[in-house]
Amino acid sequence: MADSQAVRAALRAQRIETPSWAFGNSGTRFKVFAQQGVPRDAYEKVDDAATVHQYTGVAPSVALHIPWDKVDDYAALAAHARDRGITLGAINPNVFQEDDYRLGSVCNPDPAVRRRALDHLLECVDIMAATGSRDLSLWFADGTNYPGQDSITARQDRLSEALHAVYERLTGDQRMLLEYKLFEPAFYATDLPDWGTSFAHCVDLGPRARVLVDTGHHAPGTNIEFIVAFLLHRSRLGGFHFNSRFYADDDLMAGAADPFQLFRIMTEIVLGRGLDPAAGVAFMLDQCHNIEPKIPALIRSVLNVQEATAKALLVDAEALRKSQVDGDVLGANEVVMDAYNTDVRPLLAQVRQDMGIDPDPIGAYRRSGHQDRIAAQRVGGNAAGWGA
Ligand code: PSV
Ligand code: MN
Ligand code: MN
Repeated sequence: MADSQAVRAALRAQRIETPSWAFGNSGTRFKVFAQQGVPRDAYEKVDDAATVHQYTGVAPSVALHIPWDKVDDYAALAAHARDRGITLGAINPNVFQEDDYRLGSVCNPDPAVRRRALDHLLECVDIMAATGSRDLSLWFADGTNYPGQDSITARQDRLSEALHAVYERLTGDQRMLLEYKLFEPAFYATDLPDWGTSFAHCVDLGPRARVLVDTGHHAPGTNIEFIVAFLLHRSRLGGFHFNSRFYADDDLMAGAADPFQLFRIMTEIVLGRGLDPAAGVAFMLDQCHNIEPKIPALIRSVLNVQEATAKALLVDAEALRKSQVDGDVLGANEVVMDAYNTDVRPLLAQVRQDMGIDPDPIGAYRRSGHQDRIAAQRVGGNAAGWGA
């Protein structure tokens, strides 16, 4: 069995980043449902992220989306975060919400539009310096809707040119995380549709460029843990956007739709030593809570990632290796399933007690009355940014 002291230490050391946009109102293209008590600005989003950290103990940073979280003074926002016991995490530029981007941003056939998009990406690198963020998290809505609409290869060259320009601006420990997505909003050919395309650009760029795996961005049936194992083994796994999906990019709570998949992903992470900070894997959530209250949904999501991690840590790596070497198919599968079928909730309750927080974070949050307080205090909360 895995050493229980080591398992507990690993669970205490885990870090999961929340996304600022998950705290705002969101919805689908049919309707954005306004909730009471949602943040009115970036400062209040930081406050909510700090609340999630307060109850979980393992969510000490929040990712920002620019310009949704635009402020006059990013250093002041970073100081506010520090006062609340967290830090500002990945910076997510937005090059998909302007009329100019109808035919794409950095892949647009018009050089003036490409320049505009690139300028925003470079501005975000400057913001990273002020916020102290390590990661620039890039997702492009670029692509085409119809065969013949634009040259697939010319668009790849434009993408590459922009990525190189951004890459050259990175300094210190700054990194570029390149996210892919099969489709939507482009319905014929997305310019970064899969991990292979993202990986190829990252290899061209250099070691600071890594692939970002958003668990909702694949075709149904894709073996995501294979992608994770491959990228981790080559030091090109930059991190995750965890969320879960039943159909497409549903952005539901991580671990809600398919906890077994999340466990399989985390098992590859644990076996590949991806929990070690030196591996440089950022564990982030990317979700929208359209109908459920947002802070407890994020607490729940963090707990779900923790549960998957705890089960993955219980995989008896030595027994697994022996079964694999012996060609014992059933034995190897049994080792993995034994871990998955373990109820890790008591273990996690113990870990939380060791950390000095309530063993039942959701219950503690409910009992705190915080939700009622913010509903009374915050009048006129904002939409997350899109779908509004
Ligand atoms: C759009 O698909 C998306 O959900 C991507 O996953 C980004 O990471 C996120 O929005 C924020 O821009
Ligand atoms: Mn994402
Ligand atoms: Mn997405």
